[in-house]
Amino acid sequence: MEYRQLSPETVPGFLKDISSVQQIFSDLDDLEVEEVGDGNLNFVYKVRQRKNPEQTVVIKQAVPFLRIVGESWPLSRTRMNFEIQALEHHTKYCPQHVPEIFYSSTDMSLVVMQNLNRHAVLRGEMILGKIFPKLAEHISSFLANTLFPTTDWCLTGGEKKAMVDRFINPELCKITEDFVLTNPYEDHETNVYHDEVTQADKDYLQQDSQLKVAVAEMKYAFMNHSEALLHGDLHIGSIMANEEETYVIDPEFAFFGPIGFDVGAFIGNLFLAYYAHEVRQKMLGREPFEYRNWILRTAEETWNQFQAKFEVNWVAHEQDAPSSYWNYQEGHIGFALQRQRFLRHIFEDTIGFAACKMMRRIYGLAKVADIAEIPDLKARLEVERNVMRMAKVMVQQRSSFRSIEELSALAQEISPLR
Ligand code: SR1
Ligand code: MG
Repeated sequence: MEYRQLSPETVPGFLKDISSVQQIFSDLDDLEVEEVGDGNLNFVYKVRQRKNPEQTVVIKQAVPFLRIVGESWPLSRTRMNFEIQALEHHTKYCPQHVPEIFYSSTDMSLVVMQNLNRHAVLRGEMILGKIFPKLAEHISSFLANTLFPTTDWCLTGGEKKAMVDRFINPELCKITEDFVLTNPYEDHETNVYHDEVTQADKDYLQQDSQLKVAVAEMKYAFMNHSEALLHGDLHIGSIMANEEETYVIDPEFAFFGPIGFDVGAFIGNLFLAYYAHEVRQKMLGREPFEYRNWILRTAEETWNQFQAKFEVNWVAHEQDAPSSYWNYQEGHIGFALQRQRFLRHIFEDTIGFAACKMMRRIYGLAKVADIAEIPDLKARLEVERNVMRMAKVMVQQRSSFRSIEELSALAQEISPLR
């Protein structure tokens, strides 16, 4: 099949010929299509049968450019091949948190999947101040269950290297290398500053040698530490949820990288929301304490549960296929020490990458609505300065935090819960 970019007008005709889709809709001549239009990279169409709107799917199609910039920024459609492969992996290891895939095509660079119409994008919901009681439980499971099976603790060397090869994703890694781990820390042409940002604000990030060395270390880790198959872009816009269920979407950035990058992406986005809600809760006419307290507890529970679940998976794997390496009298002590040290390493990376994911959202090209849509620029600037203060300490002192609770204590020191 030859690639063509779909439009709301051409979607129904395209779907008509797909047998797995024919089973979803009782009348393929009565479809209503809406382009959702909120992605940085791709086009997303919601398709419903007019007379029977519960018969519905979503189509996500990659176009040969970066949507947030436009056709002047070419980006190959192969990103969809990585998304399809990653969705298969996520479905295998954690189906309860992955949308059902009805059809995929690398020729057309698209997937047809479950329309999560009883769920909404987490970032939008959190901006509205909604609480998701099961979020930490669900995301910690997704992380532990998708990451552990692709580590060298689980796969043989040969299996792992073959998988690494299938997920060499240089174009999307380059986006992260540039937009998350380089450009915001220099006065780069792709950065975007609002009118209240002063030269001193920029220098705070862009002319601090200790900070720049620390960020460069994180970038080196991102580029070299092929620990596990990552989602690669696990911010709260890549999650759809309601109070009961949580789905992880959009894994086009998938590649083998450092585990802390995925964990840190999620936790860093929670801290961004924490700072935004010092202002946002007041905009909503509420006292900030309750919601911000929930955000911090969610960050803590996510790390603590992730750590425990990752370890459970590791122990279960060892019990299923015991290695002769630990087969000596004190072997269980050595094995426990190894788990402890590896998880300590992931914790430090989590803090460092969370910090980078926070800083990139302030001056970098791609903002987060939580902060960027605060209408009062002076209030927004105060939020941004708090984010920078915290992120700087995190990345520079990532090896000195003993627990996730120390991290949320730092968040509160910079901006008390109130
Ligand atoms: C400049 S590309 C913008 C961002 O959108 C994606 O969600 C990734 O986070 C990427 O960095
Ligand atoms: Mg995305």
